Amino acid sequence: MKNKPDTIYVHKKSHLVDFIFDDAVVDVFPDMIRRSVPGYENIITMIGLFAEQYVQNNSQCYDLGCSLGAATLALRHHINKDKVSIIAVDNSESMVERCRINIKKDASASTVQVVCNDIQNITIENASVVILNFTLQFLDPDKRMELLQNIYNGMNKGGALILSEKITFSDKTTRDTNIQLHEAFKKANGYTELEISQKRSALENTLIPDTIETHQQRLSEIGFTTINTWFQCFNFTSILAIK
Ligand code: GEK
Repeated sequence: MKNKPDTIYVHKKSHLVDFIFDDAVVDVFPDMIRRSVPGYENIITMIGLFAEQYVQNNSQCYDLGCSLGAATLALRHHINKDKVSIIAVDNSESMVERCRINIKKDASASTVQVVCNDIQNITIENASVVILNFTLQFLDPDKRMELLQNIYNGMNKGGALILSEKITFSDKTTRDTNIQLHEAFKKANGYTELEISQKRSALENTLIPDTIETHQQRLSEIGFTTINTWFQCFNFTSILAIK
């Protein structure tokens, strides 16, 4: 994927609008997510490892909120089972268009269907692996349980859900410390104070983080047997949940 630098918030904007996944974001997305999400590349690599462990013969994998297809490709490159297809879904037309190009350039065996739709409209069936890599956080919090329940219902026994999210903390000191460390991470990656604060305002109404306890509680209520928080760096986490 091309790595055009993210300069979206370099200049002061007279009118800040809520963050959307449009063509401008698509152009810089690989650079933006790598410089903004601590551990993103590591998580993508481990999705390949999870594919090797949990994908089942004659099953489907879902990448919900696939963006440009990084997780889809990690899955696809590591599927070691027969008759597996991947369904990659995103509701941003700009993302889907670019994702289709990225998938076309890749010659791996498993079929990939890239669907432009809201992940809440997708029927999950015969799923051995489901990826929600930094996507649930963009859904209305009241709708998150229903989506996770639909995913669980469509998963095979022994299948894996990988849920990665930006998180918040109920304790103010822990919350402030992790926000400060995340901002230091962004500064170390070349973002200015102005870029950080403009991005923060643009995401305020769009990305609503839950606590790790809320995520674990939801997954447990739904019936996932193993709920393994395998990654955390500052206010970013990834959970492996097994049905
Ligand atoms: C990656 N998983 O590179 N339905 C479908 N797509 C949605 C919805 C929805 N309701 N809400 C948001 N999206 C990717 C990174 S990015 C994370 C995921 C980020 C899509 C949205 O269009 C965007 O492409 C993606 O979810 C979130 O592994 O930018 O922080």
